[in-house]
Amino acid sequence: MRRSQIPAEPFPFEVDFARTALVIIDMQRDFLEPGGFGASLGNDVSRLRSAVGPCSAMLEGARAAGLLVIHTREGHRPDLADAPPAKVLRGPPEKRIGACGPMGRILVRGEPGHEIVPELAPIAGEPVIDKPGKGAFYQTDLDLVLRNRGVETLLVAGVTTEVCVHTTVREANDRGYRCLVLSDACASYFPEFHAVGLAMIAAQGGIFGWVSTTGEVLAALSAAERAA
Ligand code: TIU
Repeated sequence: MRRSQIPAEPFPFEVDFARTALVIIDMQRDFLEPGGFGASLGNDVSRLRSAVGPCSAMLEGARAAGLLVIHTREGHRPDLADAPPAKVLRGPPEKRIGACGPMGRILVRGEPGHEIVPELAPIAGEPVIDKPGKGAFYQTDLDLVLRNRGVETLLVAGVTTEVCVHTTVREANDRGYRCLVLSDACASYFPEFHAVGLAMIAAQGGIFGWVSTTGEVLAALSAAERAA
C-alpha cells in the first residue's frame, strides 16, 4: 500500500498502513461499567462511553483493511504478586485492587470486570496484551510483537486519555514509534483532562505524536485501499 496523508494536529500525518497497527487501550468493563476499578476510584464511568462507537468503527475499518489490531488490558495476577503495594494500598479496603465487587475481583485477570467490553471484544489473531501498569510497554511483550510485524506507526485509541493512553504514547514515542491518537476514540473521566491530554501530545510540533479523528483515519484507509 502507498503512503497516505491524514489531516492531523500539529500537521498532516504521513502513514504507510502496511506498517501500522491499531492499539486499543484498556476498553475493559473495569473502567467502563459500574462496580469496577474506575468506579472504585470515585469516577463517573458513563463518561467513557463516548469512545465505544468510534473504537468500534475504527476496529471494523482496521479489520476490513487487514491492519494488525492489538488490544491491551490493565490488570493483575490473582495473587497480586505483580501489583505494587503503592498501587494496591489506596482507598478503603473494600474498594481496593483484588477486593470483590459486582464484576468479580477488582482489576484482576480472569474476572468478568477485566474483560474488554463486548462491543470491542478481540477476535482470533488479534494479540491481547495484559499489562500490570499504565503503559502498554511496561513489563509486556508489546514491543516484541510490534517489531516482529514490522510496525512503525501506532493508531492509538482507548481509555483513559491522560492515564493509560498518554503513558503508552509516551513510551511508544521514546521507543521510536510514530503515534496518531484518535481523539474521539479516547475518553477520560475528566473532560478537561481529555482535552489537555490531547493538546499535550500535539504541542511543540508534536512532542509525543499527532492527533486526529476516527473519521479522518477511516477516510484515508478507504482511499488507500481503493488506490491499492
Ligand atoms: N484511573 C484512570 O483514569 N485510568 C486508569 O487507572 N487506567 C487506565 O487509564 N487504563
